[in-house]
Amino acid sequence: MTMRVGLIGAGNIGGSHARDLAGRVAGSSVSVVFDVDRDRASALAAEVGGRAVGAYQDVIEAADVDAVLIASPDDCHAEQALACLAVGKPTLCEKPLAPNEADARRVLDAEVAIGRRLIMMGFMRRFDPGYVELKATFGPDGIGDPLIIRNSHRNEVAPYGLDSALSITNAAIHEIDINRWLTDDEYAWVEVLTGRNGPLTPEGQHDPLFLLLKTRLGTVVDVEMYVQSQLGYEVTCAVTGGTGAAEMADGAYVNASRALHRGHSLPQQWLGRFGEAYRLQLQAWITSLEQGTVPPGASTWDGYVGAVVATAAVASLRTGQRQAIELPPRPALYS
Ligand code: ISE
Repeated sequence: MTMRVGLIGAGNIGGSHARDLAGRVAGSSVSVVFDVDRDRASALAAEVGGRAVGAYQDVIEAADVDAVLIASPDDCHAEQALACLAVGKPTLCEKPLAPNEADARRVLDAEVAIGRRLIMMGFMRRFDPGYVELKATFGPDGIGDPLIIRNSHRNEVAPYGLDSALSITNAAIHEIDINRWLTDDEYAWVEVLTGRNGPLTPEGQHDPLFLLLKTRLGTVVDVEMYVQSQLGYEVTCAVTGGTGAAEMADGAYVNASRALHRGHSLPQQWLGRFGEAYRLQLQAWITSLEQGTVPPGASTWDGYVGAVVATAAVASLRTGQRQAIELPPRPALYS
């Protein structure tokens, strides 16, 4: 049985997902594509063997779409996810669920009201072999409990223009999610520090940002988020555990020595680092749809918590004050 996926958004990540679903994931095809840029939708549809449509609702309602993949701009995700829930179609929604808590809450409430886990969030780092291996080092037979986790996330250039709030809601949201997942814990508070800016940072913006978070069990997490680093795409994560320490290796790169230099190149952006994580995530999603099991990745609850923490971090960026993280009780649907 082939899962026919309808795609909303044919940009960088939408195109990558479509090519994976059409060629590198077992059991899936791409049947329908929508993008606000009609030509871009038609070109991608022709490439992957689907058809282009003129509205995102046409994707969701199409009879030949079994499941929907939302890869549109961040502020469209909540509305489109609600439309998918309304027709009861399984959905993979790119991160973030919404750039603010209120919109994310509407999606959470709608899914809880339906009582079925239809949405999986595209927090692909949970499928990255590097993070998976890092998490496996935790525990009594490994490095013990995570005490301190230090992260850095650097883009070569700001992919959507430099806006410090976007650096949190669109980019650091990955660290907000992956450190919750690594620690199996919730955050108690978040604080955002700004300081000396990089040379490309426009007036009135802050880049890099430094996020400091503490979990309820007391793990200290920091994140250096630098979207105009110019150095390439680089993501690091180092953990001090109670009885050891572990550091995620820098992708599966080969160090080559030549011309008085030893090292490896960096990718320009995230597909070069996380391509395999994206493919593994899609395969896990498609397999769960075939088997009728609960989607294996991040849930709508995870997307909602990410939005709560990101909203608090943006408030800290604006006020300079540490922000407490208050969460409602986790609905039984996500236990
Ligand atoms: C982008 O939207 C992503 O999701 C990438 O993984 C992230 O590294 C980048 O900073 C974001 O802008």
